Amino acid sequence: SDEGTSKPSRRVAYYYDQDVGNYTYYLGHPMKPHRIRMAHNLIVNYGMCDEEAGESEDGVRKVNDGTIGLLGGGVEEKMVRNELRGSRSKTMQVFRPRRATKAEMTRFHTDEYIEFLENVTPETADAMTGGGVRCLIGEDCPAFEGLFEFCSISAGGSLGGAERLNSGAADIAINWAGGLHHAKKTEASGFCYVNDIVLGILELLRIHPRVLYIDVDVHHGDGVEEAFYSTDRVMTCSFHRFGEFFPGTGDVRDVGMKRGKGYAVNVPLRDGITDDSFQSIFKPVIQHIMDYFRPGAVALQMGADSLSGDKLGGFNLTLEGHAECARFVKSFNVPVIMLGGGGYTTKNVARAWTKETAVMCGRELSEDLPYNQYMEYYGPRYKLEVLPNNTDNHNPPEYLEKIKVQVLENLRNLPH
Ligand code: V1P
Ligand code: CA
Ligand code: ZN
Repeated sequence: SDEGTSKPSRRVAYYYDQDVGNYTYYLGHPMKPHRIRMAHNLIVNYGMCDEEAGESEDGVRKVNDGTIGLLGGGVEEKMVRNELRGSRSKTMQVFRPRRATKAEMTRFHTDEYIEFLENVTPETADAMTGGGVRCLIGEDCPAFEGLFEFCSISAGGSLGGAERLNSGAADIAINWAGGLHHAKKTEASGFCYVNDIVLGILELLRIHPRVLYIDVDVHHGDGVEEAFYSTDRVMTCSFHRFGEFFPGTGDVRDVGMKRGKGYAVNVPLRDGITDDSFQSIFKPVIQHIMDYFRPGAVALQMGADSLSGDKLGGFNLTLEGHAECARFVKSFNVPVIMLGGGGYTTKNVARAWTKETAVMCGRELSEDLPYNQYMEYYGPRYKLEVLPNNTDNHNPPEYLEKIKVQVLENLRNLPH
C-alpha cells in the first residue's frame, strides 16, 4: 500500500456507464452485467469517485447513478468531500465511456462478424446461425436484447482507457465492463462477443513498442493469446485452471509461434489453489517478465471467478490474494489498464473490484461495508471480505515448482 510513503499516487481514470447493469444474457445465465453496477455502487459509497471532475468522453457532464450515503450534501459531508479532494491521490476521475463504433471493433474483428452482432436479435438468432455463419454458440453466447450496445459499452471503456493512458492524462485506467478475453476475430465464445482487451492493446501499441497482458481470470485468456500469438510486441500471460475445464487451451508448452515464439506464457493450475500457492508462482513469473520483457504498458484482466466460492471457478483465492495481483502489478509504475472479466458469485465480484479499485487509488478501505443500494446482498456479515473455503488444494508445492521452472525456462530463451 502507498499509505505512509512518499510515493506519488497514480492518476486513476474510471470508466462506467450506468446502463451496463440493465443488460441480461437470459434468466439463469451465469454472466450478470448487474454485478458491475453493484461494484460501482460500493465504489461510490466508499467515496472513491472524484465528484467534480467526472465528465463523459464526449464532453457531456457525467451523471452519477443513484447513490445513497456518505457523500450526500450536508455540512459534515462537504468537509469529508473537501478533505478527499485535498488529496487527489485518494479519488479517481469518473468517465462515461463513449460507445465503440463498428469501425473501431473491426480493427480486430471481421466486418462480417460485427455486422452480424449488430443485426442479430433474439428472434432471428436461430435463422442467422443456421444460415452458415457460426457466430453465436448455444447457451454460452445468446443473442440478447441490446447485445450490440452492451459490446460497444464494454469496448468503448477499454478504448477510452487505453487512449487516456496514451495521452498521458492518466496512469491507470479501469473498465470493469471489459476483460472479455474469449472473443475471437470471427466468433463469440465463453460469454464474450467483442474482444475489448485486444482492441485496448492495439490502441496501446500505437505508442508502446511492447505491451504486456496479464490474465488472472480462472479461465485461459485464449482470445487475447490467439490475437497476438505470432508477434513479439505483445506478451500474453494467463494463469488459469487447466484440465477438463473451459476452454481447454493454455498448456504450459503453448508458447507462441514465429516471431511470437516465447511471447505467450501459460500457467496451468489445478483446482483449490490458495493465496500463498498462487502468489508463489504469480510474483516470480511477473517479476521475470517485467525485468526481461520491459513492457511500456500493461493490460490486466482481473476476472473475479478465481475467488473462493465462485459459481464456476474452483480456485480458493481470498479478496486479499486476488487484490495482491493488482498491488504487485501497480508496484512496477508502468501505465496499467485494469479490466473485469469473469466472476459469477456477484456479491464477491463487487467486493473484489471495489477493493482493487481502492488498491489502484492507493486507498485503504474499512472492512465494514458502507451503506449502499445492494446492502442486503452482503449479509449476514456485511464485510469487505471473501474467506477461503476448506477444499483441498490440488497444487502441491512440487507441482507449482515444476510449472514455474518450465515457465521461467521458456522465458530464458527470449532474446535479451
Ligand atoms: O463449458 C462450456 C461450453 C458449453 N459446452 C458446449 C462447453 N462453457 C462454459 C463457459 C465458461 C465461460 C467463462 C467466461 C470467462 O472466462 C470470461 C467472461 O469467465 C460454461 C460453464 C462452465 N461451468 O464452464 N458455460 C456455462 N457454464 C453455462 C451454464 C449455464 C448457462 C449457460 C452457460
Ligand atoms: Ca486466466
Ligand atoms: Zn472466467
